[in-house]
Amino acid sequence: MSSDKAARRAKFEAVFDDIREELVDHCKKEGLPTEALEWYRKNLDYNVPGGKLNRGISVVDTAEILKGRSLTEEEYVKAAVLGWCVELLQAYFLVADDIMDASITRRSQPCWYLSPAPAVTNPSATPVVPSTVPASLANEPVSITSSSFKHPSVGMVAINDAFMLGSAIFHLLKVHFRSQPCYIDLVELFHDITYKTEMGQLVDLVTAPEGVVDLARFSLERHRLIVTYKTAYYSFHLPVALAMYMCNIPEAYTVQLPEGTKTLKPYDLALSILIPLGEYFQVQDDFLDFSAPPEILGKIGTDIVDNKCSWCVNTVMGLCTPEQRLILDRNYGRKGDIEAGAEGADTEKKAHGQDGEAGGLCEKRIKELYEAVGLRKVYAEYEAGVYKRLNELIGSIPEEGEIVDEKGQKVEAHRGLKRQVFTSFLEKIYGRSK
Ligand code: DMA
Ligand code: MG
Ligand code: MG
Ligand code: MG
Repeated sequence: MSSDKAARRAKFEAVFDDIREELVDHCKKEGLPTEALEWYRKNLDYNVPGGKLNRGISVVDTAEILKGRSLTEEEYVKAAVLGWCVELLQAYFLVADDIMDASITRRSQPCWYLSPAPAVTNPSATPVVPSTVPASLANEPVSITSSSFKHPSVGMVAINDAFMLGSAIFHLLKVHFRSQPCYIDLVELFHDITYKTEMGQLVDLVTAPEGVVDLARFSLERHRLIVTYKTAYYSFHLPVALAMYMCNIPEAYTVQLPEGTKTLKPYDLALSILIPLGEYFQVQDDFLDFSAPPEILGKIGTDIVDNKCSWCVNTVMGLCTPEQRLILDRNYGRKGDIEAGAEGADTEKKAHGQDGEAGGLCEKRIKELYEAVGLRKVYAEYEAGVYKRLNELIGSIPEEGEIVDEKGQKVEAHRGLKRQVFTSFLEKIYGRSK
């Protein structure tokens, strides 16, 4: 990481300390007992700040690019609060996503629902309530979760913890933006994008029902719908649109282009680039789920075992021979080793292996098939092609210097969308390995 990038990250991270205290303090003022306050603080610390922070920092970066100068201290804090709201939304989705996907690790630590519950009482007291980890997860890799089982786990309290991460966003917006003209736009944007993401998660989950493997329901078209809704809106459109609202970019304005007068809709224009950018990001996520070493990725992939409509399986379906298709049909979305007897407890035990590996023999066969059809090479070609296409798309945005208003004046820097908003985002994710 360059020292500039590290410094920007450190500055952004420093704002989280204030936000966390502000949120916990609010609960304190509501009269919550100490154990609830400690639990909430742990929830925030465990789930919000530990990721790559690309989404959150992009709000700050975009605001700076749109303004064309460094932000004042007050503007910086405002942009950073919005950035942390995006990270809170991400944490809210991930805590729930890991329960639904039966994932084991996230950001190189146990998923929140599997992690040891924060000590809220005398630690030496014998817990009256046993672990709330569901029985179906009791066979997860010992190396990662054994510590969780010695203590009660967070378990299904994680569901309410996710809700609280989501609701914290609206509390922060109220405290920091209520008096600003953009307040209602920010609130509506968070509501709309949250709803869209939930729609995406719904399609993701119903396309991958547990125990019903039917690859015929998969297609790259279905994949595009899923990833647009579950990932692109909240990861790409949201940070940029937040910064645009904060900078008071209007919904539409008329400009004089060399070819004549034109009404520009900057939010729509931004969306038309950020959705394909988000699609590319989720294709990376799908590919890394199969290909990246968990120690680097920070999470153990579950897509194959979970029967997910991933870019990988869709791509391989288009490349494989009828014989290979049979292997795919027989082994995809299955726990354990189908040839050694498909169903039953033994198979369940093998679901995530006994040795810290994510999957059993079925998953191993699928991965071998992916290698055999040359998926890594196909992905590299996809990535090179999509990078070129996205750069062309970005290049087609009229730059501020090319835009003059009705009176022939150059459009104010902050009114125009700058290409750098998108290139900065693209450079953050291009070629990523985690
Ligand atoms: C991510 O989908 C989408 C949301 C809304 C969290 P995913 O399950 O592929 O994410 P991950 O690979 O991080 O579990
Ligand atoms: Mg997941
Ligand atoms: Mg998921
Ligand atoms: Mg994934």
